[in-house]
Amino acid sequence: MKIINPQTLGEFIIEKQSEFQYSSGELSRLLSAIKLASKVVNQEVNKAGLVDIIGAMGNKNVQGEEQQKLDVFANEVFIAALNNREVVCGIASEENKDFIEVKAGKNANESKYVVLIDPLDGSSNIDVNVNVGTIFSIYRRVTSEGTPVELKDFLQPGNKQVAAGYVVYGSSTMIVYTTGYGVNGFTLDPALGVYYLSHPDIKIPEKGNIYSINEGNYIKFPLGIKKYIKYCQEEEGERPYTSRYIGSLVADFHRNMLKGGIYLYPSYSHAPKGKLRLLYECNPMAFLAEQAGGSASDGFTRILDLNPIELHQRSPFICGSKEMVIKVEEFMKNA
Ligand code: AHM
Ligand code: MG
Repeated sequence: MKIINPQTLGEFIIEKQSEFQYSSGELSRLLSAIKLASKVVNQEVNKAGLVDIIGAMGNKNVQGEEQQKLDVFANEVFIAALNNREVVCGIASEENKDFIEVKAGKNANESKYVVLIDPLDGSSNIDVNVNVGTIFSIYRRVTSEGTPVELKDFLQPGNKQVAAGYVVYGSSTMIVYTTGYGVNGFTLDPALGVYYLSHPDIKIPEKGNIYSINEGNYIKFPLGIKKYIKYCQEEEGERPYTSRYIGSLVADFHRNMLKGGIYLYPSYSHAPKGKLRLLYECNPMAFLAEQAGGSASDGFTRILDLNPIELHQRSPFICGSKEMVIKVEEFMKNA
């Protein structure tokens, strides 16, 4: 009998920590907090269809609290996990207008990291039992440790990220993350509540045959994007490509990363910057894509080189297999 002894996420984090020079273990503790929060959120997402049934007696849970929408719940869980353990000095979330300063008692926190997070991306898919995800991005603060965290600690270009990743709550639940040394994926064993290394050193195929875009917006897209969609549909060589769009960034990205493909959320006439948020949706995904050998662009510029000016700013987002992203940029340039 073959004995399978996969590495757990906890073991992996500790092993990698010792590979970092001057590592204090702070980043490891931060990743562990995210791991823990993701398990709590996973439990709730898994029983999402039961919420109305369980809550039918007046929408109170077993602790007597009001039932909450899952994206609010996820936000609170991640913030609590990061806050209580004091593993970051600041948190910015899609669900909060302003960033949160994490204090140690009355004083500013000594931690050198800030986290930006989309606690439950694609949450409109929950009601219909389709995959959702959590996306996170981690930076080293630029202001001095021990002083109050400032907006400029969060407004850093993506190329300064220390780590980034996502959790996909799907047919199985996975954490995929990078600390700038490749991308690794861990699958949750729901019976044991343990993540195991299932996808070591993930690489995106250089080119693929999947394109993912909300074609309902077609007539509003820039000409270059329209032309690229037609190119995907032409019968020539390996084309037409296959269209796959879940409408859940994490799930669409995850599939394309494993199989080869491209995800596009371009600008369109009513939304000149597209829909996705640069700091906690585009940047972490772009970092992962590049670490896996892929690419990410706003159509003209590398996502990771964009300079953010506000917390919730949006950006067009084109990401996936390198050759496919280059092709879109060609169409955009020549349109
Ligand atoms: P959200 O952060 O409000 O959940 O929105 C982000 C989601 C992405 O997961 C997904 O790719 C996109 O919005 C889908 O948008 P659309 O329905 O316009 O295609
Ligand atoms: Mg989102």
